[in-house]
Order: sequence, then C-alpha cells, then structure tokens
Amino acid sequence: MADFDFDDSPEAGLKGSLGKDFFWGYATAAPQIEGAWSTAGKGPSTWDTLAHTPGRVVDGSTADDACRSYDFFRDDVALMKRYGVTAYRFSLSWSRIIPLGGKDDAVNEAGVGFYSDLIDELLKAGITPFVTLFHWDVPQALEERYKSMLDPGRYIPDFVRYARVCFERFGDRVGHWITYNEPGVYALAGYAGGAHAPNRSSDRAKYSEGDTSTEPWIVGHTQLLSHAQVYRMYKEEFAPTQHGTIGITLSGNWSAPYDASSPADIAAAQRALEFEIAWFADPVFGPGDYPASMRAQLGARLPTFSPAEKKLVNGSSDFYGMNTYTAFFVRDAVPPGQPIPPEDHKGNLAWSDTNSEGVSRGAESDTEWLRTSPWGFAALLRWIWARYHTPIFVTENGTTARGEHVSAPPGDDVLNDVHRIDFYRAYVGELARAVKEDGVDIRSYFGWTLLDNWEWAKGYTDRFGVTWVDFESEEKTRYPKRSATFMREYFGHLIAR
Ligand code: PNW
Repeated sequence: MADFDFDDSPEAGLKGSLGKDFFWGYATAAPQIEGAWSTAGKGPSTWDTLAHTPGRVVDGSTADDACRSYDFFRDDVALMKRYGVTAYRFSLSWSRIIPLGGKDDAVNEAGVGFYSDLIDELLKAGITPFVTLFHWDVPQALEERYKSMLDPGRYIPDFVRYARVCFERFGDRVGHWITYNEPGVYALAGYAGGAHAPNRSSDRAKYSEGDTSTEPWIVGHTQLLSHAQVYRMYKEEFAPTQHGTIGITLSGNWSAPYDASSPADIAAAQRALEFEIAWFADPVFGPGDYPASMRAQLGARLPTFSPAEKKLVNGSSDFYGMNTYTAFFVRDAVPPGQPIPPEDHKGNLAWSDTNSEGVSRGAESDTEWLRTSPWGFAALLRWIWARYHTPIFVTENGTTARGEHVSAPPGDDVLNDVHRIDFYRAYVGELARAVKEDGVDIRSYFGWTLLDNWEWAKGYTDRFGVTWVDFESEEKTRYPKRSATFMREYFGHLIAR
C-alpha cells in the first residue's frame, strides 16, 4: 500500500513526465562511508591524514570506520533495492586501488576486488553503477612526493594511469563514469579556505602552508587538464569496446541579485555563477576558456590554456554532471573602483539570507549554508541548459534536517523526516517541470545521500542520509527514514512506465 498519494497533490500533473530510462538513486563518496581506512592494503589518503590531525574535524572524529560500508556493502545494496532505486553513484578510493598512487606504483588486488564485488552485487540487484574516480581523497604519498595537484607535470600522468586501471578492471561492467566530483569545491575548500584536505591556505593563524591567491586556480587547472586527458583516453581506447559515457560533475548553487532592480546586483549574481560554475563549465562545455569576469579580477594568477590545451579540454564531457543544494542572494562586497583583495576567490560577493524585499532564500536546514531553495534549482537548470546545451545528469542534491542528533533507537519523530521530504518533493518537482514544460534534457537524479555519513571536516555532525545511522553501534545499524519511502513512491509517480 502506498504511503503518499500523488494523484491528489500539486504534483498530480507531473505523472509520467520523466522518461522510462531516467536514472534515479543515491550518491555517496568512498571516504564518507567505507571505513576500513587501512584494511587489506589500502594506503592512507590526504583525508585520513586530516582526520588523524588533532583539531581538523569539528567533533574530533575520524573516518576510520564511518558507516563500515566496506564490510556491509551487500546490506547497502539490499537496502537500495528496497528503496527502489535504479542507479547508485559511488566513488573509488584511489589509494585503495593504488596505495601509493603513482603511475609506477603497485596495484592492490584486494582493493580492486572490493569494488569488483560491489559492482557485481549492484548488477545482480538490477542497479546501474555510476562511478566517480575522484571524490577528494588524494593518496597521501602523492601529497608528500610532489604536493599532488600543485605539480601538474607529475600529477597528471599518475591520475591518468589510475583511471586506466579502473577502466581496465571495471569498464566491462561500468558504463557511466565521472572523472572529478566538484573540482571547484575541492580547490577552494582545500587551498583557499583550508578546512578541507590538504589544509592549505594563506590563513597563517590556522594553516602553516598555502597561498589562497594562487593555489586554488592552479589546482582547478590541473583538474581540468587531467580530466580532459582521461576523457580522451577513454574515448579512444575504451569506449569503442566498452560503450560507456564519461563526464565531469560540477558543483553550483543559484545566485540571485540582492536587489533585483539594481544593475550592480544583477551583475554580481551573474559573476557569482561564473566564478562558481563557469570556471569549469565554460572551458569544457562553453567557449573553451575561463570567463572574462574571472580573468578581469584574477589576471595572471588564473592560469592560461595553450591552444592545444584548449582543444583538449573543450568538449571533453559527454554530459553535464550537476551537484546543487541551495540558492543565495548576492551583491558586491568591495564597491566598484576599490581594490579586491587577492585572497578573494568567489568574485567579490556579499551574501544575504533575505533579498531587498525581505524574501527569504528558504527554510533552514541543520547546515548553515544550506536552505530549501527549489526556486533557485528551477532557475539554475534553465541557466545551465541555455548556456551549455548539454544533457544534464543531476548527480547530487539533498539536505540535512534538524533534530536528528539523538541516541539509538531513533523515534518516529526523527525517522519521519518531514523537512527532507518537503525538500525532495519541491526540488524533484522542479526537475520534472523543467523537463515537461521547457524540454530541459535531464537524465538522472541522485539524492545526497544514502546513509548519514562522515561529512568531511564536519565529522558526524551533519546528517544528510535517507537512512539514519547509529554511529555508536559496532554494526553502524541503519534505520530507514521516511524520505526513502517518499522518494520510491515519488519517482514511481514521475517516471513513465
Ligand atoms: C558536496 N556549498 O559538497 C560533496 O560532493 C559531498 O561529498 C558532501 O557531503 C555534500 O556536498 C554535502 O556537503 C559540497 O557550500 C560542499 O555549496 C559545499 C557546498 C556544496 C557542495
């Protein structure tokens, strides 16, 4: 019996608006769920190093065990089958597959075996794997050898060889590849703000090394070049026999002008989208170079593409992988004519939670930056479609909810996660409307995330899952939240039969 009735809801008219081959499911990342951080030959990653450095994770936790999905992956697949998903997006841990990471370093057969078993288990359950090669965990050995992405000449061949091993070992069964997850968040959180691995920033009160004014732009450039090389390699050497698709996933939230009638605020909102999204999307899907607004502010601190690199990068993604969570109201931080500090990495912006008319960007979650802003998602889908005309795979979207930090067993008040249900109802509804009303080509939706997990430097303090996890228990016991049921029934309504 169905829990939710969509035939008598505002979404009634959206019935069957998504195609039969639309993929839906949940996304995860290896460091956030696997645990087994040093099991069966796995080498340490930069995130293991961060977690074992006092003061770097807000609750002092590590990801040593996380959700123990390394041990319980068969249970996770069974859970997803119950949840009715058709696809699962997960990432591979580079240092589980090549413990030291480098192109001449040994492959760890136990690590390959783990992912091979996971892929087989998914296929047996009728769930299509979407595999991310890089979700932020650089092998620690490469950080120590040459500062990883800060040395593109040494990093790129190492990443390309890692990708080759993955295509060789898994490509017979995996047809959907994502090279990088959110190169922008990776570059800014790890090299500008510094809270993420490898903890580099100009903020000397907190971090001993780094240069916020230059390093994020180098790291972004390295990711673009290495992504593109892997894309070309896959197309030339693997796609002819493996017939898969491959692309990149970008992060990006909607930015709207604080005062919708102010030309300066309108320009600020456009600049926000360019610094956050077009930084990567213009070189890959658009005109083939960084946006003019970035060059104007950053000058020579932003690397340049040689003609050959431009050609390599432009057109190097079969689809637009889209991670998005929220929306902001923005205006200029520094007034026109005054110098913008070289550490600015967001495009000279000031943010507010309400606009000039007092309209809120949305309901608060349990995470400061994240509010329920489906209006922004609706606008963003159309902005990306209009600017890039590339099929969109939504690869992450979701929310935390207040009141979920309780001891096991969680009560019905916790498991009935109305805030998350409202979020998913609104966002996925906007997705279906963009498809139905404006013909935006959207092919997947992955909720973030399957399980409450280790939310990076936030530790276990942010619960994004449709499954509540008891991190105190030996088995990391899983309790389905009601949003999981909601999603199964909602997609049952939206996807054509
Ligand atoms: C994503 N923002 O990161 C990551 O891909 C996930 O691993 C992570 O757990 C999830 O979102 C939730 O945070 C983001 O500030 C981090 O807009 C920050 C932002 C967006 C995405």
